[in-house]
Amino acid sequence: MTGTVITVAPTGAESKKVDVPALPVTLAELVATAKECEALGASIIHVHIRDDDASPTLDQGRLRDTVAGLRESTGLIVQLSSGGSVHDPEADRLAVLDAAPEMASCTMGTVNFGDDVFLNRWEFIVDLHTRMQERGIVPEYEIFDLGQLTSLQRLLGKHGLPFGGHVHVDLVMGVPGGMPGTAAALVACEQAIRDLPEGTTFSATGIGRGTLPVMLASLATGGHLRVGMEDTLTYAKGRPVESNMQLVARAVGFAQLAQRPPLTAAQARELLGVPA
Ligand code: KMH
Ligand code: ZN
Repeated sequence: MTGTVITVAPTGAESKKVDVPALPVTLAELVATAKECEALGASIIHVHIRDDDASPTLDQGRLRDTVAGLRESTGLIVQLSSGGSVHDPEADRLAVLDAAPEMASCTMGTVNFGDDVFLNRWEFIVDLHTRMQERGIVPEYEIFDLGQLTSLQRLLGKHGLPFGGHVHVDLVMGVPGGMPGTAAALVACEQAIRDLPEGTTFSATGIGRGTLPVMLASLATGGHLRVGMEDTLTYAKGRPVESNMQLVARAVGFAQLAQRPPLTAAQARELLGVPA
């Protein structure tokens, strides 16, 4: 398949609604964003949810309502974040899988995260991977640094392929403490991905100023794209992002220019082994 899977990550756990009013934090805002992004060409939504105060939460009832709401209103592949915020305990992060998403993220190692630490112990990673295998949830392996691709190779060697048999990774580049958001770093990752099972696909996102170089390098090397206000709050110098749709529309334009137009959600499901 020569097209591009475009994932929208509309909310994240780091930005505050008071600082970024366009951030979708209620279920209604999230569903409206999801519908518009799907119409533009997104095929996956990477979801972090908020509570009534717009603070990050992994509340089980809200997670279930979110999966149901997005499934009812869109055809997007719903991918819940098991990363949560840097403050979430492991038990709550594992319990995200109880909300039965079609996909969930699985970060492949511990990384400094600005002034914080995003902790991902090996035993925790194995637990997430194994539970997703058992429950028929397709993982997206989040890679914040090059060595985490080697950890993924080790995970798959010791504990087997994910549910569906297809391996998909997402390069999250430019986090302060992780790999830089540069074309050179992306190419290094793309080379390392060749050591993973044949057919492994990757998407990439560059945080902040890494947004454009990472997007262009990913398209140039056969990768897919993740965009959204989880990662990018500045559209261009001096221009704050107005909406997630603005970022998806730009990604769609670049993908079309690269002659790798956006894949529909149905096509993305086929590519990634996510049941319809
Ligand atoms: N919020 C970050 C600490 C994921 O969604 O799996 C973790 C994160 C990764 O965003
Ligand atoms: Zn996330």
